[in-house]
Amino acid sequence: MNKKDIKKLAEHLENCQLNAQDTLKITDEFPDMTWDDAYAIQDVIKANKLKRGAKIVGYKAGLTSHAKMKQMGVENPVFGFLVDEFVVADGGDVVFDELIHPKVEPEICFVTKAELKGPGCHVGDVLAATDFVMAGIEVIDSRYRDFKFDLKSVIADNCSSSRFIVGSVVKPPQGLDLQTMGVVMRINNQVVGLGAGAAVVNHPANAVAMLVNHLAARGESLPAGSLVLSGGVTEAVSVKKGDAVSLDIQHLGTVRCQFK
Ligand code: OOG
Ligand code: MG
Repeated sequence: MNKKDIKKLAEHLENCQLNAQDTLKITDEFPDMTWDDAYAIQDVIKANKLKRGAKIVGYKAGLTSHAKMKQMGVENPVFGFLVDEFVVADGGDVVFDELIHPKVEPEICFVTKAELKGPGCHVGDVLAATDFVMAGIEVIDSRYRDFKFDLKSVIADNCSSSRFIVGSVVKPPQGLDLQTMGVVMRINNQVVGLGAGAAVVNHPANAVAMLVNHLAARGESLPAGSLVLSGGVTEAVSVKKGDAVSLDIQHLGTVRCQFK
């Protein structure tokens, strides 16, 4: 794809995000789009946000559990970026009308204290460089009509990123078993998702290592102090206006938000 088309698609997808409007998946119009094109579109969205003063808060891995891959009909993880405009405080309101068709998913989140560089980054590197882990609710909001997409389209759309809420309990990973750590997500007090950390590529730190190796392939590293969402443990669940969402993660407390 040429630079002009990449720029045009990046502007189109970001406008859909900012105006809460959906669109058809972009590979319908550009069936020959490559993986590099898809990440190039995501990069232009990031650059445009930075130009307007946004701050990078961290990164996310997505489609890292079988539940998510099966739900979306895809087979590989994807990676996106997080900026300050996506942050909602614990217990805070998510403005429903700013979104298209939001879904929530439970995530184990990492905050790093040292730079991580691939290639060859592994779970041990990630655990050694992790300052602490915390619970997080991710609100995803694909810009594609009815959440229907392929991997290249979703990568270009910054992996459906829209909002996230992290909890206030932080724990160093040493002494925690991130594989067996239990996860319970509720909407209006009804359990809607149950899982354990191992659902995320066998260990959620593996998802962070995959992100670091992905960044390395593009000549980048994960800076110290980055927040990383390691990917939904369960399927994502649709929410409506008025819904109250809570997530309990064993040892990591409770995190909440409501859709207003
Ligand atoms: C893509 C984003 C997936 C996750 O945690 O798996 C994601 C989507 O399903 O719309 O954030
Ligand atoms: Mg996610």
